[in-house]
Amino acid sequence: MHHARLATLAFIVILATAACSAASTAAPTAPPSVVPSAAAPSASALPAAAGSAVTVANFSFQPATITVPVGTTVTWTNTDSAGHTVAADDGSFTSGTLGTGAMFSQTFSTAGTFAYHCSIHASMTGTVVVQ
Ligand SMILES: [Cu+2]
Repeated sequence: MHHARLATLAFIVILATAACSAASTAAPTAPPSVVPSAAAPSASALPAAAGSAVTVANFSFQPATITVPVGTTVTWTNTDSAGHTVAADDGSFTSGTLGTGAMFSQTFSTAGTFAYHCSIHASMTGTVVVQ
Protein backbone atom coordinates (compact mmCIF):
# COMPACT_ATOMS: atom_id res chain seq x y z
CA MET A 1 0.00 0.00 0.00
CA HIS A 2 2.73 2.36 0.98
CA HIS A 3 4.74 1.32 -2.05
CA ALA A 4 1.78 1.68 -4.34
CA ARG A 5 1.30 5.30 -3.31
CA LEU A 6 4.95 6.03 -3.88
CA ALA A 7 4.86 4.45 -7.29
CA THR A 8 1.78 6.43 -8.23
CA LEU A 9 3.41 9.62 -7.06
CA ALA A 10 6.54 8.88 -9.05
CA PHE A 11 4.44 8.12 -12.10
CA ILE A 12 2.63 11.41 -11.80
CA VAL A 13 5.92 13.28 -11.41
CA ILE A 14 7.28 11.59 -14.52
CA LEU A 15 4.13 12.39 -16.44
CA ALA A 16 4.23 15.98 -15.34
CA THR A 17 7.87 16.29 -16.26
CA ALA A 18 7.24 14.78 -19.65
CA ALA A 19 4.32 17.05 -20.23
CA CYS A 20 6.37 20.01 -19.27
CA SER A 21 9.26 19.25 -21.56
CA ALA A 22 6.87 18.34 -24.34
CA ALA A 23 5.10 21.63 -23.90
CA SER A 24 8.27 23.66 -23.88
CA THR A 25 9.58 21.82 -26.94
CA ALA A 26 6.33 22.33 -28.79
CA ALA A 27 5.98 25.93 -27.77
CA PRO A 28 6.21 28.01 -30.89
CA THR A 29 9.07 30.41 -30.89
CA ALA A 30 7.95 34.00 -30.86
CA PRO A 31 8.07 35.45 -34.33
CA PRO A 32 10.63 38.19 -34.72
CA SER A 33 9.01 41.51 -34.10
CA VAL A 34 8.18 43.22 -37.31
CA VAL A 35 10.24 46.31 -37.86
CA PRO A 36 9.05 48.60 -40.62
CA SER A 37 11.75 48.75 -43.22
CA ALA A 38 11.15 52.40 -43.90
CA ALA A 39 11.12 54.66 -40.90
CA ALA A 40 8.08 56.85 -40.82
CA PRO A 41 9.03 60.24 -42.12
CA SER A 42 9.48 62.48 -39.15
CA ALA A 43 7.64 65.74 -39.28
CA SER A 44 10.13 67.95 -40.98
CA ALA A 45 11.17 70.85 -38.87
CA LEU A 46 9.50 74.06 -39.78
CA PRO A 47 11.67 76.03 -42.12
CA ALA A 48 13.88 77.92 -39.79
CA ALA A 49 12.71 81.47 -39.88
CA ALA A 50 16.34 82.43 -39.98
CA GLY A 51 17.10 85.66 -38.31
CA SER A 52 13.54 86.50 -37.35
CA ALA A 53 13.44 85.07 -33.86
CA VAL A 54 14.58 86.83 -30.73
CA THR A 55 14.79 85.03 -27.44
CA VAL A 56 14.16 86.94 -24.27
CA ALA A 57 16.40 85.27 -21.73
CA ASN A 58 18.41 86.22 -18.69
CA PHE A 59 17.02 89.73 -18.78
CA SER A 60 18.29 90.37 -22.27
CA PHE A 61 17.21 90.19 -25.88
CA GLN A 62 19.17 87.60 -27.83
CA PRO A 63 20.40 88.62 -30.27
CA ALA A 64 20.31 92.22 -29.11
CA THR A 65 20.49 93.39 -32.71
CA ILE A 66 18.72 91.52 -35.45
CA THR A 67 18.87 92.39 -39.14
CA VAL A 68 16.00 91.31 -41.35
CA PRO A 69 14.64 92.03 -44.83
CA VAL A 70 11.68 94.35 -45.25
CA GLY A 71 8.45 92.51 -44.62
CA THR A 72 9.86 90.17 -42.01
CA THR A 73 7.84 89.22 -38.98
CA VAL A 74 10.08 89.13 -35.95
CA THR A 75 8.95 86.95 -33.09
CA TRP A 76 10.11 87.36 -29.54
CA THR A 77 9.79 84.47 -27.11
CA ASN A 78 10.20 85.02 -23.41
CA THR A 79 12.03 82.11 -21.82
CA ASP A 80 12.64 83.90 -18.55
CA SER A 81 10.68 83.24 -15.42
CA ALA A 82 10.25 86.98 -15.16
CA GLY A 83 7.81 88.90 -17.29
CA HIS A 84 9.13 91.23 -19.97
CA THR A 85 7.80 93.49 -22.66
CA VAL A 86 8.92 94.34 -26.16
CA ALA A 87 8.29 98.05 -26.59
CA ALA A 88 9.46 100.22 -29.45
CA ASP A 89 11.35 103.26 -28.27
CA ASP A 90 9.21 105.37 -30.60
CA GLY A 91 6.03 103.79 -29.27
CA SER A 92 5.10 102.26 -32.62
CA PHE A 93 4.51 98.86 -31.04
CA THR A 94 4.41 97.27 -27.64
CA SER A 95 3.78 93.74 -26.55
CA GLY A 96 2.38 94.15 -23.12
CA THR A 97 3.83 91.90 -20.45
CA LEU A 98 5.01 88.54 -21.78
CA GLY A 99 4.95 85.77 -19.22
CA THR A 100 7.15 82.71 -19.40
CA GLY A 101 6.80 81.09 -22.81
CA ALA A 102 4.77 83.94 -24.23
CA MET A 103 5.50 85.19 -27.72
CA PHE A 104 5.09 88.48 -29.48
CA SER A 105 5.34 89.11 -33.19
CA GLN A 106 5.79 92.32 -35.09
CA THR A 107 6.01 92.70 -38.84
CA PHE A 108 8.45 95.29 -40.14
CA SER A 109 7.26 96.57 -43.49
CA THR A 110 9.52 99.56 -43.83
CA ALA A 111 13.28 99.79 -43.83
CA GLY A 112 14.93 101.42 -40.91
CA THR A 113 16.47 100.87 -37.53
CA PHE A 114 14.01 100.26 -34.76
CA ALA A 115 15.19 100.42 -31.20
CA TYR A 116 13.11 98.76 -28.54
CA HIS A 117 13.30 97.96 -24.89
CA CYS A 118 11.62 96.16 -22.05
CA SER A 119 9.40 98.62 -20.28
CA ILE A 120 9.83 96.71 -17.00
CA HIS A 121 13.61 96.48 -17.01
CA ALA A 122 15.30 99.59 -18.33
CA SER A 123 18.57 97.76 -18.94
CA MET A 124 16.98 95.51 -21.54
CA THR A 125 17.33 97.01 -24.98
CA GLY A 126 17.41 95.69 -28.51
CA THR A 127 17.40 96.82 -32.10
CA VAL A 128 15.72 95.57 -35.22
CA VAL A 129 17.48 96.64 -38.41
CA VAL A 130 15.14 96.32 -41.39
CA GLN A 131 16.77 96.44 -44.81
CU1 LIG B 1 12.19 92.79 -18.85
